[in-house]
Amino acid sequence: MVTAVERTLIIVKPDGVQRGLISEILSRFERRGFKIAGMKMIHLNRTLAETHYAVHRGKFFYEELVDYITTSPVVVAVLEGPNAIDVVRAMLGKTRPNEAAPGTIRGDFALEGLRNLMHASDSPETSSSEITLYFKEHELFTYEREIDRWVLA
Ligand code: FUP
Repeated sequence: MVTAVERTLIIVKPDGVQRGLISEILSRFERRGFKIAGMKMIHLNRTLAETHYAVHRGKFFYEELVDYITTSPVVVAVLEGPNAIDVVRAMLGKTRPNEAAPGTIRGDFALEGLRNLMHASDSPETSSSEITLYFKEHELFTYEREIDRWVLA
């Protein structure tokens, strides 16, 4: 079956880094079959955080959100695979951790409010602008993996 191969941007947020969950989280995506096209650790400054969360500017949780995402380094990565945007969002679970189903990342490791461990792009438009925001072209890789013939049909 042929499905669209997409790229999506994920962030392991400060709580994921501080709680030692980077490898646990990334391994879920690898085991699912996603290819990592790029990955790095960065510490968001306020300007970058405000650009990332521009859509939420003015909302009651905006200041707290920007404060929180800039408190600690984060891991940003680009995942590639069929229907990556929707599949990765489903693996995160609902935004509010108390509503996230068991088996999802938030449903297994998060409990409350802003401490929801992850960000992932929610549409082709946001994935494209978010990938450009965090990665230069030479930081993203296109490569073959032997296992892909057993993951992609
Ligand atoms: P998500 O894409 O699931 O990370 O969720 P959003 O982009 O809608 O929200 C970004 C962050 O704002 C969430 F991680 C948590 C915070 N938020 C709240 O605190 N309250 C809300 O009602 C919505 C979002």
